[in-house]
Amino acid sequence: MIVKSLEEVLGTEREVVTPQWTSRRLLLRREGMGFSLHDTVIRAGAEVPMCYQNHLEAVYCIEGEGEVETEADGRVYPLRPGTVYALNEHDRHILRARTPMRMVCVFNPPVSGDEVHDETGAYPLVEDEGAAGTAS
Ligand code: 9YT
Repeated sequence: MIVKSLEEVLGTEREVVTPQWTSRRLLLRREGMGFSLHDTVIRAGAEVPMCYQNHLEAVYCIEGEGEVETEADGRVYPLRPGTVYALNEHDRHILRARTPMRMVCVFNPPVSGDEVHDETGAYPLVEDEGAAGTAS
C-alpha cells in the first residue's frame, strides 16, 4: 500500500509551479495505479485555457470559487466546493478562478511527473518503461 501526505510532496519535483497554478502530484504514473492524483491550487484571477487531447481529467473543487467554460458551446459552469467536472470528451475549456481555488485532479492515463501545458493546452502523452501497473 502507498501512504503519502501532502507535506512529503511540497518542495519536491512533485510540486509543479506555474504562474497560474501549482500542482502537487501525490500519485504519478510510477506508482502504477493507472491514474495520477493531484492536489492543485489555482491563483485568484487565473484564467487557464486547456485541452487535454491525450488525457481524461476529473476535477473536484474542495476550496474557493470560480467557473469553467466549455469552448465548443460557450456554456459556463460555476465551481464551488463539492462540484466536480469531468472532461470526458477531451473538451477544450477555460478555467477561471474568482478566489484562490483548491482542486483534486485525476488524470487517465497518469501524468508522469513535471508536465505543464504545451501551446495547445495539453500535456504530452508520455510512454516510457514506467508503465501503469508496475509500481517502483
Ligand atoms: C484544473 C487545473 O487545475 N488545471 C491545471 C493543473 C492540472 N490540473 C494539474 O496538473 O494538476
